[in-house]
Amino acid sequence: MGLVSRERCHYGLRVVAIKLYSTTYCPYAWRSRIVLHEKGVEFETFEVDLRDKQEDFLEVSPRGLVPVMVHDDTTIAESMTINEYLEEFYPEPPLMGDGPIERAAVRSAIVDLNFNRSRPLARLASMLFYGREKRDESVIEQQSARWNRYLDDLEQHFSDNEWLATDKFSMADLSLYPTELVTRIGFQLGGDRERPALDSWRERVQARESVQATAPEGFGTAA
Ligand SMILES: N[C@@H](CCC(=O)N[C@@H](CS)C(=O)NCC(=O)O)C(=O)O
Repeated sequence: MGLVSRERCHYGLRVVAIKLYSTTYCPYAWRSRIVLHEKGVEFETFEVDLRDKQEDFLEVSPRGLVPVMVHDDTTIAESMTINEYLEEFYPEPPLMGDGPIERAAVRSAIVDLNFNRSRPLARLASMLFYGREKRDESVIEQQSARWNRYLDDLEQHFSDNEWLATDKFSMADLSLYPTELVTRIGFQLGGDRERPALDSWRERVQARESVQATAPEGFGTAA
């Protein structure tokens, strides 16, 4: 993957570098990789080891969270901010919908996912992945049930709608997809119930070149 992107500025074309500090299996970092691919922007990836964070990474991300993007002289944290920044910098193809009403719907779906629906996953990751909390089966059961309720809501939504927030693929879909997939494959959560409408949506998202090009091995790649 190349390192530069060419942008129009007052003096014609200038060359800027984009570097994404990313962890392959982090769903938030995956979202930003998809956006960069959708926009056709070249970028360099720095693979962060979350269990043994590199000094170079901690210099740009003092809180130690991925993703972080360095665009020329600008450092941006938080996937939603990175992705909206990319949308403003590279408007084509539009991923936030058309007009204020659609943009509000896209943002609402992402905020709901990030702040309401993903809470159970943060708790489960803390227990099952990082070992920061002692394993507690009743908490695992309770948080799994919460996540399954969200999947049931999604099943209902996708029974009547092709996409999550608008009538087109948007930032909302590319935000949900990595989280749902990493949870299903990584945490083995949510795959034990039949949800055909959700499956069809997943296939639609998976068919996108940007998604296939950025998928961690074994996570929905075409190969
Ligand atoms: N709100 C952040 C969440 C990012 C996040 O939780 N990243 C996790 C990996 S998926 C992380 O960097 N964890 C490192 C740690 O907790 O030490 C975003 O949307 O970018």
